[in-house]
Amino acid sequence: MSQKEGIKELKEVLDAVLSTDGLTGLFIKCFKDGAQASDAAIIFSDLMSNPKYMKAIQDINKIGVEVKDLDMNESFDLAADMLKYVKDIVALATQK
Ligand SMILES: [Ca+2]
Repeated sequence: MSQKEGIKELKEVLDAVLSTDGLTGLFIKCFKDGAQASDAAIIFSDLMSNPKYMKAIQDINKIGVEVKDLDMNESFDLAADMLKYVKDIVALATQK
C-alpha cells in the first residue's frame, strides 16, 4: 500500500467537534444546567478563540480526499478515537 493522504485533518476535525474541549464539550458544559442567556456569550467566545476550530477549518477541504483514501488501519484508528471521545463525553455529561 503506497498512498497516503493520511488522516491528520480528519482527526483534527473530529477533535474539534467531538472532544470535551471542543464543540461537544462546550455544549455539554453550557447546557448541563439548562440554557441561560449567558451561555450564548460563552459559546460565542469559545468559537472565536479556541484554536482547535481554527486548525480544523484551515484544512477542511482536505478531508474529502482523506476519507476517500481511508484504509483499514486508519479506519480502526478513527474508530478507537471515536470510542475515546464517547467515553470522555459520557464522563463529562454525567459528572456533577
Ligand atoms: Ca447553562
